[in-house]
Amino acid sequence: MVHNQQAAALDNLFTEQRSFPPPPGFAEQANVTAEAYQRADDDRDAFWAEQANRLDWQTPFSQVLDWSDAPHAKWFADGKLNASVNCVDRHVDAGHGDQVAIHWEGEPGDSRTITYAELKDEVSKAANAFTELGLKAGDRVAIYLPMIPEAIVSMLACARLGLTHSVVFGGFSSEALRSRIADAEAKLVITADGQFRRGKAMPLKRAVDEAVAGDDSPVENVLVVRRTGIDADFGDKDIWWHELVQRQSAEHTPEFFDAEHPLFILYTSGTTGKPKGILHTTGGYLTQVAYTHDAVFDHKAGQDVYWCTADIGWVTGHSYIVYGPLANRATQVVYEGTPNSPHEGRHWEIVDKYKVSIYYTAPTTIRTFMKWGKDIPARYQLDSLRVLGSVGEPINPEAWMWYRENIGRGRCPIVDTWWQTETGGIMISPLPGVTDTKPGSAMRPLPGISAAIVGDDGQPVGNGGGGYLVLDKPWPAMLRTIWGDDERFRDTYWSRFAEQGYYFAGDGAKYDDDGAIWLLGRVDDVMNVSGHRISTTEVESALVSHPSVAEAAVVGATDETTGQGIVAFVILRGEAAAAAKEGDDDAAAAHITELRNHVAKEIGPIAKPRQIMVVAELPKTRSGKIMRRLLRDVAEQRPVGDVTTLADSTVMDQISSGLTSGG
Ligand code: 6R9
Repeated sequence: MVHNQQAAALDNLFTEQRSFPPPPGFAEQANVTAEAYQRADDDRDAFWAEQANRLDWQTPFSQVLDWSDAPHAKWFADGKLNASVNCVDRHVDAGHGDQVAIHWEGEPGDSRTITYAELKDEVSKAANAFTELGLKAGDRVAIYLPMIPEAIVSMLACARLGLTHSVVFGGFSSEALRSRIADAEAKLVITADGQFRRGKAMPLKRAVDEAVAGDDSPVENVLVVRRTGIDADFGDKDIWWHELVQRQSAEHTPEFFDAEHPLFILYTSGTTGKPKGILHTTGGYLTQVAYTHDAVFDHKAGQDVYWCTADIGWVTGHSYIVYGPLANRATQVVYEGTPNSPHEGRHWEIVDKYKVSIYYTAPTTIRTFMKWGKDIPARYQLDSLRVLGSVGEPINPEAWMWYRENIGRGRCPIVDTWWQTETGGIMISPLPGVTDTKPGSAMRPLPGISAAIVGDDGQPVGNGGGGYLVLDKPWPAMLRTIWGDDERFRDTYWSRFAEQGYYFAGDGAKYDDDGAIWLLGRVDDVMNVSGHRISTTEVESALVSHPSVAEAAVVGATDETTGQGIVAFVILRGEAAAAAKEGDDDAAAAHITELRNHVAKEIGPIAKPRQIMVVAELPKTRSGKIMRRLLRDVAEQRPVGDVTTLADSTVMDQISSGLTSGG
């Protein structure tokens, strides 16, 4: 067992001492070396101009950054380019048309291989089709598709025409789709008849029918890809993709757009109910995602096989499946389904099949793999892997070590990448050939990026100190505004530290004694217990360092005496899970006491959870984030709030009905 008590005791954010240098040999061949930090600091504009020149510009830019209208940045403003040409045509023109762009793997086991030349044809046909539908540069298009090649083709065809896409995750409800369509006034929706999920064909177009119903819908057409063969009702607005797109010419002459031309809107949840439409533009965004994909993953065009497991409905899919990798001429795997369809080794089977060398996933997925057991990856070779990435939430040291040992086999650097929908691209991350990584730390801002940790007063804290993460200098892929609500843009991100002019990220963070950055979760998730600031992440990390805990979510619940009390929800594994299933109450109570004491031992008595509840599942969004708001409702014994953005909306019922609580 790796989970002996001693190793587990090390797995706490504040006692973490381990550090792993880049493997021998990796540093020598790395795309980026340590000098880049200094070079970028010495002349930021020159550094970013150099990165922008990774791209093909039809009209070169003369100015790098215009920050005179802060917080509205303009990057490379007088340059003109086409994002789709940069992701596709230029690779074909350079003689790489036969290189595989996408190894697509469908959930039921079907697959497609698409070369850059084929991708160019598909994108051109789709662009001709959208033009036939009357769409013009600046119009908005909603994309509501499963993880099929047409999703990527649609995004690139929009970019090619200067249409602004708004991808809506295929698991969102018709209501969520309707409000996003309305907010962006989308004229076209691209969808599929259905999608495969955990081995089953589920309808998808039906949700679109509901979302576009009524005379007030801005939607003029719905373009439908046939994926599952499931029945779809066709009305006046509806057109089959295979009928419209396939008959188009594969020739399309692109136009070029200003660097600040809107590329996409992506909705993300904020602290209030209404989602924010984060607006990204073309030149700066493409520059940063191409640069970071190259630097952080050490990507080598024509050699690596890259796989990012995100969904394109999430910003990670936009930046690190579509724009970054394709701008860098990656050969990548795109997988349609869930990691356990049809079996729990599916990801590792795919890694071996395509010889994946760079694998990028989320901590929640890693912890799921841990729950399934290390015997599963042990059955596969996994010897093609050379870089592993993590994104989406803080990764607890135990998951980091498990990933390193059981997937990377102790051989692959792990890059823990901190960024947001709003930042557009990776901001804080190790460089795999440079950084000595620490399990659970995103380490430091990338060359060209600047961040700080500040206190309530906006003053920087020193090493060993904690506070709010801010971005103190503009960056190329930064959001330009919230679509249709510039005031909210200013309020949400720029008012908290207006005096200093800092971007407020909404995350808590601390520097360790060496100046490495440890993200502590959203500041709204930082608890205050008797005047002590304790991160939900710290307590979760302590809980999952216990051998019997598979996953944990922690919330601060209002407490009369201490301000907030810590309430934990845990999924058990192994013997403890079996005992809980059998309903052995004495054993369960003893076990909960043990867990509370374990947290006290790991962090201190102040962090001891007031209550620990054993659950079978945790409420998660489709991008894998735990919805603590709902757990707080349970902890504070309120009716549970809006569950429409959960991946599985029945989870809260299961939690409320099946609680084994103690403490
Ligand atoms: C890319 C993405 C952004 C929020 C962010 C933070 C959390 C993301 C993280 C991380 C710690 C990391 N987050 N990556 N926290 N370490 N490596 O996830 O975008 O969905 O907008 O979420 O996710 O809290 O503020 P998005």
